[in-house]
Amino acid sequence: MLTTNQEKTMDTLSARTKVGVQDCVLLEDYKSMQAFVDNLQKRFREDLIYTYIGPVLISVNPYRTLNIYNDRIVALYQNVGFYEVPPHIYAIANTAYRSIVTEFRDQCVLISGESGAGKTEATKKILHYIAASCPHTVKVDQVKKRLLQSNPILEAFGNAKTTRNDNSSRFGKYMDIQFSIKGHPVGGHILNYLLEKSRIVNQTTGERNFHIFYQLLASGDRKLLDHLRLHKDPNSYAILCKGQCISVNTIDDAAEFGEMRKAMEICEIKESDQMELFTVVAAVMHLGNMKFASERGGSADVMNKVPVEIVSQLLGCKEEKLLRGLLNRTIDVRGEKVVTPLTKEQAIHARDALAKGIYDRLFSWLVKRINDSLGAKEDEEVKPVMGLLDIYGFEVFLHNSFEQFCINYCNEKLQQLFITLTLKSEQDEYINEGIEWEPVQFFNNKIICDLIDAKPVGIMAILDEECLRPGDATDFTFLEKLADTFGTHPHFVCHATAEYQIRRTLKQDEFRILHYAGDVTYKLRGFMDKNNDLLFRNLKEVISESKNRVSSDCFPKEEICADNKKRPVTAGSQFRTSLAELMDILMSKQPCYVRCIKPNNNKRAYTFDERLVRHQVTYLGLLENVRLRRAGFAYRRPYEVFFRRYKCLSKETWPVFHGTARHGTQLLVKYLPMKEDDFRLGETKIFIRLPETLFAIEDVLQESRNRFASIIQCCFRAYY
Ligand code: AD9
Ligand code: MG
Repeated sequence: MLTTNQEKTMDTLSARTKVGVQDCVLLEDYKSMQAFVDNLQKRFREDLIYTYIGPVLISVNPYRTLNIYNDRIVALYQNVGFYEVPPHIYAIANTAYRSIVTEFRDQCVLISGESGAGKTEATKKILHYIAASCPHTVKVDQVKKRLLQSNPILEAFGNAKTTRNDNSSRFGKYMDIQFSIKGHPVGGHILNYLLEKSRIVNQTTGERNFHIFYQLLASGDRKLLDHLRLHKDPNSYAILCKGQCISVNTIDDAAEFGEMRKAMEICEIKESDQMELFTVVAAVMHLGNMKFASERGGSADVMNKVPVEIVSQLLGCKEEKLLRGLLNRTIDVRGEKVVTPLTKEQAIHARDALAKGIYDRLFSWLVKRINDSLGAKEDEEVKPVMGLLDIYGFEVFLHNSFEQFCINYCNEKLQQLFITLTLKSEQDEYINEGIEWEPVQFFNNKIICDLIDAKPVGIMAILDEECLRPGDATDFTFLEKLADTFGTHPHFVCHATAEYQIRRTLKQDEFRILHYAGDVTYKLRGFMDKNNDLLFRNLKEVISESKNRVSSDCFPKEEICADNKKRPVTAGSQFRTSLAELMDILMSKQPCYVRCIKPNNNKRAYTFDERLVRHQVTYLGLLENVRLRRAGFAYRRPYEVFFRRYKCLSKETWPVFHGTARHGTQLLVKYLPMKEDDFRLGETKIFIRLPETLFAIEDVLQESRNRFASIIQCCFRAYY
């Protein structure tokens, strides 16, 4: 029930939503891209950044703070039906939350869109909504705080400034919020996916390493920095200035460091653990400063011993052993240890692999610690969960490598899930309601998913085969195999494939995948290496013996002993397995979708770049989504809602009617401007095929109200 104040706010919001249509399904010219984008633009100009396609929410990043995320607005969206209030991220959160409370059904909110489109912000708004709308008890408040505070910690370690987004998430995140039987949040769990660890050793111009490095140096905590043997100038550290970008005007590193430490306290990461954690972060910085020279025989030597000494002192490991590990490779040949010196390039590679390996594992360690603090307590009877997926969007750069390949593969899988679930839920609804329906045809990207992950002949499987093949396998032999296998595949192109017109646009060291969201050309270099993700065993061993608990936890002794026996799991395989698990998790839940759109590439407010938006609308498949909704019945409402609004249009149901809303609707439809084929009566809802029909009914309602108003006026005049 809305209070009077809420009704007033609703009136204002509703009046403003008269700009364009708030559900694109109601667009007259629903097949037209122009009409779709115009509608988003009209609404964007009026700060109406949210629009629906049926139950799917489109969110256009406003790039400025709007006054639409406060407790008053939260209150407005509580306990009301989805379509009774204007589109908002809170409506999505409320619908998911209500399903949890009333039906005990697991929910998931899938948030997609390209880098900078607003996915992470959307996740935070949902968390805020849940936190603000659940009751306050000491226990619940503690869980809510921890859920919210996990963000600054993970963002410090997993986000970075990129050219597209000053606070870009460089990892995928799936977070479950667990609810008690009363609908109170009682815990949570986070799964992290593929941190972009190559950023540790390299950043392109205009980009930074992960925020934590700059935060730590900007902390102003002299004692801490001395202890970690750090200067406060980031330019002193090779891995922090590869992108020639140290400070960012939208980021206050010192303040964020303070926030992050408070968050750590809330998430029960003790002061002593924090110190160990920062020590590892510092060690990674010092490690990056090691330089190597080529000795006379071609083997490598260290040019500057100081960083080696500092790293071993910080991590509490043997300096000699660390140095040996960086300059040599030790392998077991039939029980005997054979030591081979590394070349300068190989030593640099070993150093970088070590820095990336340590940081990557440190990040997973942190997620585990946060999970420990979020974990639902044993004595709670955990009921359903709400999952929030904030994962990297489709990426096309000038140079695309293994990372983009994985990220874009992930987006193919999510698109596949979207197709399966939207189609499935649409079909399910018609079946449950007993309505006949003609299915709609559209592009199914399964063929691209198979191209990438089919076994035994998908790109990933072939890459693994090459990586594990002893002998002369290189990036080029990998490409040859791809060309042999997929020479005629409609979504794969390289210089050796059949289609001359396309292949001549490619270089010898590239291949292209025609993704559902667009064509992406991948540079071959580094594919094998990144997939192998090799960190020499002797280096792992050194860190596993470290006195620093965080780093030794990250490299457990058991793993190193097992290394000898089993075939190493490649990075691609690991990612494929974890994605398959994620898809299973998502399939088991009732999904809601938030499709985020970036209005311009300059992070500017008030700027709507039509061409850019059109591109995103295309690859997010939004027009197809509208078409799908329209192919069936564009408008559907529970009988109660429909009948309440239109019952005054029939003398059989107005002014008094005592039957059910369903029965009332059956009587009412004879008086409405609809033909038999324009609508269907389902079990619980009325389905109307075209929006025009609904507009016609609305016109009749308006006329009737006008007539009623003039009669009242006449009566008044006559009376006075
Ligand atoms: V990435 O794939 O992690 O690089 P996201 O997560 O899609 O990306 P993010 O949520 O970080 O993008 O949004 C980018 C920036 O846009 C934020 O830092 C905000 O400055 C801005 N933004 C996004 N959504 C909103 C909003 N609803 N209101 C105001 C917003 N500003
Ligand atoms: Mg993000």
